[in-house]
Amino acid sequence: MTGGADERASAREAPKTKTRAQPERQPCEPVAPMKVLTQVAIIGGGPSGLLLSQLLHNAGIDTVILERQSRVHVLSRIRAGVLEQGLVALMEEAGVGDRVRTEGLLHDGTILAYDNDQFRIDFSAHVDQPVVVYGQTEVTRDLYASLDARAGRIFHGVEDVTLHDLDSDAPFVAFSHEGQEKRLDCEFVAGCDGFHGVSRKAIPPSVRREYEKVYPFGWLGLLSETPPVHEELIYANSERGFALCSMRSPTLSRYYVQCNLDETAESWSDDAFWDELRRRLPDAYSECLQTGPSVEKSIAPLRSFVCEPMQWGRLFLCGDAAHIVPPTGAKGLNSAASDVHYLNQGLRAWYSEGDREAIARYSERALARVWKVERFSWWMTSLLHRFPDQSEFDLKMQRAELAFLREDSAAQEALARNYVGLPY
Ligand code: FAS
Ligand code: PHB
Repeated sequence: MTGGADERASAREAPKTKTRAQPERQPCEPVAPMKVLTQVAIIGGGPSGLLLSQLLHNAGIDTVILERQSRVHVLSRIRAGVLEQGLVALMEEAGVGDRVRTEGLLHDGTILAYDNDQFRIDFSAHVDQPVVVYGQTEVTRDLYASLDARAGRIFHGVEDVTLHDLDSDAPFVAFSHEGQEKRLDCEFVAGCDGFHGVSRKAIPPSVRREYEKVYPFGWLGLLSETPPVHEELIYANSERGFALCSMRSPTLSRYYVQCNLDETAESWSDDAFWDELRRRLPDAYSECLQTGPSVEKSIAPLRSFVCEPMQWGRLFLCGDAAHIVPPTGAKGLNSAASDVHYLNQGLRAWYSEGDREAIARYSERALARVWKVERFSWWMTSLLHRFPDQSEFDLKMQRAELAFLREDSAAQEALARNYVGLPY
């Protein structure tokens, strides 16, 4: 039991909640699951689920979040680091924008490095908005704080989540929580349970179409309490593979090196990581790299993935439950945000004006932006990584693309417009 909201959720009479009295139990009679009622059931308490819950709450729409992990586990994840203005605006709309506005780092450009040299993409020269460097962990922390402040209903540690009657106007979610079978009756289900969740698979295989590209490498990430090597991010294409220099604050750095899929984080000592990172950066940076002990080290596989459609009956998929991008373009969290924006709009139109059109077009609207983000993330990954089967010609194409980017303003504008975030 994680205490707090869970206890309140199961015991407190929340708005629109009807916890029906349980009949006297006969010795052999099975116990009926405890019933909870809401308007929107949200599967998954990551950034998608938490942000959607907050936005709907602000519109007077009741939600219950079902999260498989504990709050501590959710907050221990180190993931995205770059926010588009669209996500920051959504956080402000949700009422959780104070900290990101004061603590987030505004970045007007980024560095691309190759052949022991580098050039800068100046976002402000092409588009009128910066990106904000602010860790996904902090976004999640801000959303949890707002959830607590409104005594929002979230169940942590749920198991055996199954979705039912999605093709009716009275769907429900069955799950177990602290050894008790529960049933969550609702009007809509938001599948915000990530790539390995259960929601996507609730769309019948005859309806679902999946598109996937798995990359033959991963990213080994390291978090260190050291000052960043540069004030902006550095994306490096080196003959030894890709490297990325990022950060969370002026005293907390986040670094990545491309690695083989058969490697483990444990097999990399800190010194081995720092040596490899130095080898992949131009001398101008490797000579001033400040190293220190790793606070966290992990390997993430890379894939491009899209599920179509992103809705079926009363089920709507958001974020990683519906699509995955390689993190090269910093789009995973940001494309989850645009899904949440469209679904929030659709559900508000439904509840406030009885408008069925917006929610009916959710998947079409979300996918139109998702595929553009998939393309950019695939392009950045193809441009900056070394592929095991790359020919000499392929390497020449990468260099020509980098040289063209370096010289051509229109090419730089295209990268800038995609990186800072396409319009919703
Ligand atoms: P999430 O996966 O964050 O959240 C889903 C939630 O659902 C989780 O809390 C999970 O516990 C819960 N859940 C799963 N199954 C459930 C079930 N059956 N019942 C109840 N709950 C269930 N993006 C970037 O932009 N930059 C990065 O550097 C980056 N690095 C990443 C590294 C890793 C290892 C991973 C996995 C992703 C990374 N991403 C990155 C992408 C990441 O930031 C996601 O895009 C973002 O977390 C999406 O948020 P959600 O859609 O909420 O999914
Ligand atoms: C990060 O800081 O974790 C980060 C930044 C940019 C990316 C990917 C990850 O493209």
